[in-house]
Amino acid sequence: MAEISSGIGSRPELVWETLKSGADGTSIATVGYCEKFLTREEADRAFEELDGGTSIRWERIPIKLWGKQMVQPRDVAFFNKDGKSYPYSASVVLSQNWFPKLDALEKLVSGYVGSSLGRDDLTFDSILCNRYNSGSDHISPHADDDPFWGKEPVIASLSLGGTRKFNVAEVVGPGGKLDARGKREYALGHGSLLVMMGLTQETCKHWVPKTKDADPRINLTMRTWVAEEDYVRKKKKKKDPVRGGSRDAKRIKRV
Ligand SMILES: O=C(O)CCC(=O)C(=O)O
Repeated sequence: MAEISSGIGSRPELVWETLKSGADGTSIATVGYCEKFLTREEADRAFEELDGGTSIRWERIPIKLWGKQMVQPRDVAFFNKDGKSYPYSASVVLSQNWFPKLDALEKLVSGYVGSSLGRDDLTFDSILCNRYNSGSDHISPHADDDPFWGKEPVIASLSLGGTRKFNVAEVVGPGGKLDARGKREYALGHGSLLVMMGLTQETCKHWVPKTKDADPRINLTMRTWVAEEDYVRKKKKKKDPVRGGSRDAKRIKRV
């Protein structure tokens, strides 16, 4: 994407916020946010290319909810550099071919986030794209805590198109009860970047609620697939700290 400048230094700063602190006061669930990560021109061009081009095949995943067959209320497309498929909400999303525009955006985002974290080695090999065509398209509270994203994943989320609310709240009780008073709300606009890290996926849930009116929006969530031996080993032992029991026994349903 020649139009996107790789100049990380010229971009506004990524501002970090603690969602949850440990007993010693250190941040264990952290969110970073940059409202104007891409310039207006960069964001316009990226939106056009991802929305109108032929590189992405959008699909609506069929789901069964309360015994009824329906489709997820948004389009998705998944990309993994090694062609791995994503076992997703009781379905499987096949990886599509990684393409140059996606690669340019990934390099830009990983370079920027890596430099903020002092991690020059940060790269994302997987990108889940969501397209919300209208205000009724949404994603319900969930965590990106699949074992193959690792224990404390860095997940970077680039937004293009219509502004949507993005909420994140701590899970404070059984059945996934959320801390409504401590909920954080971000208005994710065209060209904004949000990053979740630390134990955010283990201790919190995030969602994009329905809204009355909204322009079409595309979101790219960039993640890193950890080595299989790591997550297979973790999968066997992992206990859900909040909800109790094994997390892998109950597949988290993303609607
Ligand atoms: O669209 C967004 O901002 C969030 C997407 C998301 O939560 C996900 O893909 O897991």
